[in-house]
Amino acid sequence: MSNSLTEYRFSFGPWNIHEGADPFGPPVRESFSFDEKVDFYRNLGFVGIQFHDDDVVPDIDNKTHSEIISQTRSVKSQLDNHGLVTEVVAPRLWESPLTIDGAFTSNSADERQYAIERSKRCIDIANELECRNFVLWLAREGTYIRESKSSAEAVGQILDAINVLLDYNPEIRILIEPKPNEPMDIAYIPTIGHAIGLAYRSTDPDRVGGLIESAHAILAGLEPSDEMGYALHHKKLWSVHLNDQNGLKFDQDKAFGSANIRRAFNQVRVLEENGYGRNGEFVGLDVKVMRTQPREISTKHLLSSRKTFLNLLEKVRTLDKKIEQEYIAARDYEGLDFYILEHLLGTL
Ligand code: GLO
Ligand code: MG
Repeated sequence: MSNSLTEYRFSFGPWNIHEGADPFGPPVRESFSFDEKVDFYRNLGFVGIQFHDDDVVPDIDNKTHSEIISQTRSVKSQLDNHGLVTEVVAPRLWESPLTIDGAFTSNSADERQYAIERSKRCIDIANELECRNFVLWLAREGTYIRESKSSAEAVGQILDAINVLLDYNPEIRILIEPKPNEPMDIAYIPTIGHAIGLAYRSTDPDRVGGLIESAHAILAGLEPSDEMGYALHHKKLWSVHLNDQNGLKFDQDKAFGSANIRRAFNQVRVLEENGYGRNGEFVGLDVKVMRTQPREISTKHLLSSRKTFLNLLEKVRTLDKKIEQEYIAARDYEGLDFYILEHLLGTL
């Protein structure tokens, strides 16, 4: 690794600028069009864009293959004009009436086949966008009640689907985004450990890795920086969705660092210390703005999350390693704990 400092590149998805609907209330802000959203990126300090397949091709299930390709090409030239790069593309496998019972693990063979075909179309879109990163958030791969499916069989179905997709396009890399619950009661691939286990069992382990979202790790009762460290050790951390989460409740997608600044610091630290970003990985966000936010200022959560990352990066880079090592050598972790707090608060 060279000594030069990593210059991080940031990304978010168009769904991160949204209308404020929640399960108990309707939208509270007018939508921004796709074109308006694309216009925001550079001004907010972002060069990477994350996509769902139908962010690129709305109504994808009713489009022919050539319509899908031509629509994707027009989005590609729009991105080129704005100097934007596609970081990831993900098939939205959780909204169709054909994925009510799950996608790759539905109890219906026809529905499982739909999920595979839809994923292949998504890979075609990624290909046109010159993007190798295909994200699988396995939203409905689980069940509300254990008795309705076989978990052992479900894992095999997910693995079979991964193998089919690896075979479909030899360039694509599959990034599994684990999440322990929501919308399902309990998911079959809840953590990065589960995802990496599947990667090694696939037909091309070098092309299967992970994307870790902070909130998802927290919802699993785990420490996000340790989850990242686990994937980094395996050289399988290919993207992140940084955000924050206030305890074990619904998936909040709060601005990065807004619930627990120390936990955010440790995520930046593990990324920085393990060379994340040096092979082109983006610092991805997956953050929701508060429902209370007026429309004209409903991108502040993106600005603040990026800035918090950079502020914490400065804290990581200016931590006195010598002092840190002295505390560790003396096994004075109380001293180290307080040193970190004072450093973060700027009270040293
Ligand atoms: C939901 C997920 C979701 C994914 C996105 C990309 O909890 O975090 O936002 O990240 O759909 O697949
Ligand atoms: Mg996410």
